[in-house]
Amino acid sequence: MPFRPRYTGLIERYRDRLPVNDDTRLISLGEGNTPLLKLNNIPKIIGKDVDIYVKYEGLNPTGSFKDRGMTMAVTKAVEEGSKAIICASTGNTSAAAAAYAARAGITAFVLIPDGKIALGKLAQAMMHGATVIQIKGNFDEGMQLVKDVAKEAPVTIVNSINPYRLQGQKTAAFEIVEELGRAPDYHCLPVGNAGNITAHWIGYCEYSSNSGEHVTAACAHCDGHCKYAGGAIVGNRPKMVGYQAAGSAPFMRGEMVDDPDTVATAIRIGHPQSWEKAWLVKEESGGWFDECDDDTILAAQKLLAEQEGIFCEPASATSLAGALNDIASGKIPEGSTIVCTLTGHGLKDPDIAIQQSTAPMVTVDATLDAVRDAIVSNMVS
Ligand code: AN7
Repeated sequence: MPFRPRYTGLIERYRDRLPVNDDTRLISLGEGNTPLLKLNNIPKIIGKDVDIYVKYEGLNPTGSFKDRGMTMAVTKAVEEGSKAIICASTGNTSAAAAAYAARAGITAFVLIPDGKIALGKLAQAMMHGATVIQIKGNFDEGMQLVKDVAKEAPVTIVNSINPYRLQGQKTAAFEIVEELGRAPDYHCLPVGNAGNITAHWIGYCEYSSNSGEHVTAACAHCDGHCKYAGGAIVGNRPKMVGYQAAGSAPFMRGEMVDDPDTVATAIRIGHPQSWEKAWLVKEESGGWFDECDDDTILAAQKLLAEQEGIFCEPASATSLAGALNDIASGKIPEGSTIVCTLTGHGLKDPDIAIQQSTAPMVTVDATLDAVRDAIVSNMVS
């Protein structure tokens, strides 16, 4: 049997491009290296000649892209001697923070909006032993409280305002470029705090520079924390396209939204923390922002699950929902290569999935006749 080195996570893999030293203790759960799946059926259904890939970030250890940032943030927190981390979260950040804190042997405090996070995410935070502080308010209020309390208490903030988070998350762009041999023409993401769209742009910029120094755009975004190694060159960078839920779309309104609402609770965010960076990303990449209503988001989630066998959470489906709109209108032209990030796993939010499912479910007697009848009457010819 040929020997293949054990995959030990994205910091080890991209060590030369991340802010770690040889003796840094890496806090990893084997995150990254997620599948880039090409959609086979949906392009045929919509009748368009486009290559759509989905980057299935739901297959990270805690089921979302947050693990990429959290491995970096917790590694650095531990290196700097921190004994506790804190975040505000719509759910996925709290799940990742709880898991990586457990791995590191430090304490996690998570502030979540009372009753507004998906069940799977709450289960994760609790199971990993985080102190869960439910606030009678939304994410944006929680974020402000986290900033305020961190001035007084010895806790390290691991929201994406922690620059190490974006450094870890930029590696998703590296993986995509390495698998496609180039950057896609369009990269579509759901946007909440806009950290992830910024992180991807940093990653693409680093890969498209051959100078061994940062291109201006990446430098502006990296806060001096990246270690660009140089050498690897790709010719192109994608247009970055950010989609928001219509009820939580500050980038469409051009101003902060005070009372955000959407079924996609992960992106129920009205005061994005990476507001200025994301506008820069849009300008520099030649991309745009748009919005999708909740029904369109859920329809895309279901389409992906039913037609491709890929289950993502509602917020994640916003990237595909938006891309399908823009492909239909021609704004994303035929012949394009498109990557949609599926930020979180569908199992995170079983309630919404079951509520909107129309799959046949019958309850019958435990007899051969009853089961045979159920099969015959539901057989699709
Ligand atoms: C599935 O967990 O902000 O634009 O507190 O969980 O980088 O904020 C989650 C965000 C998209 C938006 N998809 O990413 C949190 C949190 C999913 C998410 C986003 C989130 P950003």
